[in-house]
Amino acid sequence: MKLRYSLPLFLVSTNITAQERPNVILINADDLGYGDLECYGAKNVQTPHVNELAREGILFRNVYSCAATSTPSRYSLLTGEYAWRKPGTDVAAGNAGMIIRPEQFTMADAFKSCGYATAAVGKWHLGLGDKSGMQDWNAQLSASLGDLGFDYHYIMAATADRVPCVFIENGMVANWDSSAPIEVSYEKNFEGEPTGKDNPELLFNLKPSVGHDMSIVNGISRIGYMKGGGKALWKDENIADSITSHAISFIEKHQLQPFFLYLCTNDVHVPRFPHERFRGKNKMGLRGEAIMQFDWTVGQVIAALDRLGIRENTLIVLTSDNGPVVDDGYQDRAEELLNGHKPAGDLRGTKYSVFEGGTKVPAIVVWPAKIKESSVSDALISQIDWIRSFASLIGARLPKGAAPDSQDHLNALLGQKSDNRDYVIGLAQDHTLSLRTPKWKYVEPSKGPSSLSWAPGVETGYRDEDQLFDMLEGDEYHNVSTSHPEETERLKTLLQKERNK
Ligand code: NG6
Ligand code: CA
Repeated sequence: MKLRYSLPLFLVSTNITAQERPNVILINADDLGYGDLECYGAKNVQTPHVNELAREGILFRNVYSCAATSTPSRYSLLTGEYAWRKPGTDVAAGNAGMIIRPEQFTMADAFKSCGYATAAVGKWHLGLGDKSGMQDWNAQLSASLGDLGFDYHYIMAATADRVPCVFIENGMVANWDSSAPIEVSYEKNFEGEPTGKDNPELLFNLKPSVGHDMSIVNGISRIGYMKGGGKALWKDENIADSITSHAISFIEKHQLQPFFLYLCTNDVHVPRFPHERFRGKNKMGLRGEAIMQFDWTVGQVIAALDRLGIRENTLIVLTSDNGPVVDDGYQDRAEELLNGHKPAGDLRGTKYSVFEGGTKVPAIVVWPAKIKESSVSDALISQIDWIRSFASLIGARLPKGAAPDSQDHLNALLGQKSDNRDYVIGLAQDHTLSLRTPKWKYVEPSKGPSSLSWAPGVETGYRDEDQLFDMLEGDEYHNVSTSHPEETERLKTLLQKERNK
């Protein structure tokens, strides 16, 4: 079987002049699965705004994030370096020091070098400040996104299930409350502060199913301990509104110049606690409503671009950081209420896994000025290549050593058939690597467990032997490594070479 392409009617010329440089919005959802959107086949939830983007642009069916969890996925996306090359890029605590170092070249730097206004809004999860655990949360942080090429940033330090539960604007806690100075620890609780473990009666919004039993904020217990915050503490039901409104004000402010907006939603990560206006609107409960809320954010952004008359020359890329997971540590009934919904579609595996469900993610690219016809692409694409592809789009020159693993595949991203990656590399939660070509997927041996006690329902895919799957058979159930020893050896060597680069 050959890969299929349905091409836009007008192939895109990628030689654009400085005047034609589009605004670029990269919408990165959290834990949104390959099967979670209506345009990817979801039946139990409506996603009209994302569908609209898919109708106007290209819907990709073979796009991979670089890792099956957030921190390494985002690290790779923003730097063009595989996270597994760099120690300390696993799922970060809320008090991790900044993982991408100021001297590294980032996607934001590429845009900035071409005169773009740049911003990051929403989930960050790549550390802040010079050193882990040493941040002073009541003053300007010693290192933040301004050192990584972002002019404006309004972010959550880590995840909604990790302290500190506050937004940080341009390196300082937003709405900081002088009467409630903030302290954070991932080692021990602060005297007299309640925890989910000791004070379950205070959990009036959500209770944990696994872990997540430390500090309580807004009636939900989290990972890590914090004290203070006062009026700076977020309300989970307002997180999407805060992220969306700050993204839109950035767009409004920079409507006349090219801008790059890295917009990371908290949806659909745990704790799922969407705004009241979505409550009771989906039969899958909180997880379905969080998907609706994600779609709402997308709709608000589209509406703002329309209102400002800048949609035509805005390139939107919509994707997710890793695959979906249903029970990720809170009692939100996501599993019981699936009603037949398959968050990863027909893929095997989920977030954390080495299987396709871990890293194959939805991806839609829209650019009305250049992409005239809607289409579907099966090009094999990795998010690792986006930094160089965007650089090529806007004519940015990357310094020596920057984005070492990234290749320019702009043509693939804009729907031209010529450009397929030879292979994509995926990183599972326990560091097991896989290498997938258009036909094969090789998974290296791993001593990791086949399931995870802290995330029930996850099939990791780890086995203490080589695994080879024939992806054209669409199948990750039959390990054919023994019947295809040469292929196994070839891909294994390829992966080894990549690792030793
Ligand atoms: C896990 C958390 C999970 C989630 C994940 C990171 C527990 C039991 N599980 O350790 O809830 O926060 O880390 O998700 O604590 S990610 O999408 O940001 O990578
Ligand atoms: Ca994630």
